[in-house]
Amino acid sequence: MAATPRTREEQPPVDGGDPSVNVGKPGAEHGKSAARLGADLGLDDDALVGMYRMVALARAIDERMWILNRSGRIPFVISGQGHEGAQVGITWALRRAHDWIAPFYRSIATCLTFGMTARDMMTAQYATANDPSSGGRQMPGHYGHPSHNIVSVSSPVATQILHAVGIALAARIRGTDQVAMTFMGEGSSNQGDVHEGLNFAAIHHLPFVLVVENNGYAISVPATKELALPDVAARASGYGIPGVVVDGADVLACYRASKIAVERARRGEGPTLIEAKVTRLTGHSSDDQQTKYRAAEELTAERARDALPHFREQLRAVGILDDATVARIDAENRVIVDDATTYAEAQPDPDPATALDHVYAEGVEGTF
Ligand SMILES: Cc1ncc(C[n+]2csc(CCOP(=O)(O)OP(=O)(O)O)c2C)c(N)n1
Repeated sequence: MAATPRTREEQPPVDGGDPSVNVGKPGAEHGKSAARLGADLGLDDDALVGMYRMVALARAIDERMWILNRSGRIPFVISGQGHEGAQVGITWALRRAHDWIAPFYRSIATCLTFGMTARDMMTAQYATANDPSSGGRQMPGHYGHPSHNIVSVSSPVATQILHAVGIALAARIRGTDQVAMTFMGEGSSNQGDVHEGLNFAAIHHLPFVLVVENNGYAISVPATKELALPDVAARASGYGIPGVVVDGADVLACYRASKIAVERARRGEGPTLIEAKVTRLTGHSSDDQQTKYRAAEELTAERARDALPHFREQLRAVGILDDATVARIDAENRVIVDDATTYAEAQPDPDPATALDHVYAEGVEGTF
C-alpha cells in the first residue's frame, strides 16, 4: 500500500489558498501605525475593537455557562472556547440580516456576531419558554434565530450543509444576492452529506461557503484517525473549488479568507471551503473529560494557540487597545453576562402542554 502523506509539505497544493492569509501580525507588515492595521481589509479601528469585544464576549458567556453547569443550574454545555477568533473573523465578512448561516453547536461567537444576544444564548441554556432558538425545546447548544437568518442546529452532524446549500440555491433562483455559510468540525466533514452538498454547490456555482473548524478531535478521536491527510481543505480541489487553510488563532487572517470567499460567492463564482485550524480548550462537552485522552503537555500547548490573548496583544502592539480599554470591555462584558444570566434564570419554563408541538404534523389524517 502506498504511504499516506502526513505532513503539509508532502501534500498536493491546496487549490485557491491565499499565501497572504497571515495578515494582521503586528510588526514589519503593519509597523506601529494604528491606522494601518486592518486597512487593507477595509477594517477601521472601531471595527477591530468591535471584533475583539465580540471574541471576549463569546468567551465570557462560554465561561459562565460552565460555572452554571458545574453549579447545577444548566444541564449541558458544548463549548466554543478556542474557536471564537475564527468564528468572529469569518462571520464578520457576512452581511447581517441579509445573508444566512447554518451554525453548529460550537457556534457561540458566530451566532453572537450574526445578531444573537447574550440573553438569547442564555435562555437557550436555561430552556425557557421565550428562548428564540426553540422556546426551550431544542437541546442546549442548538442555537437558531429566524429573524437573524440563523438556521436551527441539527443534532445529526453535517446535515446543516444540505440546508445551507439549499438556501444558496434559493438565493440564486430568487436573485437575492445572499450568501449562505455553514460551519462544522473536521470529524463531521467526513459525512456523506458533505460530498453531496459540496458537489452540488460547486456544479451550480452557488453562493455558498463551507467553514470547517478543525480543532483536532471528534470527541476523543484524534484527527489522525479522522483524516488520511492533514488538511480537510485539500478536498476542495476534488470539487473544483478553492480550499483555504487559515490559522484560527489569527482573527484577521480568518476575516480575510472569509471576505475573499464571500465576495467570490456573491459574484456568482461559486463556493469555497475554508478550514480554520482552531483549538478546543475544553472537553468535547460538559459530559466529557478530556484529560482521559489528552496529555497535560498537549493541553498546555493548546492554550498558547488561544486567539483571545493573541488578538488582544496584536491590537495592543499597534496602540488600538490599551489597558484601560481592555478593562472597560471586560467590565462591560461582565455586565452583559450577569444580565443575561439573571434574565434567563427568571424566565418561565415552556408549558408542558406544548411539549409535542412541532413534533407531529397537525390536522393531517391517517399519515401515521
Ligand atoms: C450523524 C451523527 N453521528 C454521530 C454523532 C455524535 N457526535 C456528536 S458531536 C460528534 C463529534 C464531531 O466532531 P467534529 O465534527 O470534529 O466537531 P467538534 O465537536 O470536534 O467540534 C459526534 C460523533 C452525531 N451527532 N451525528
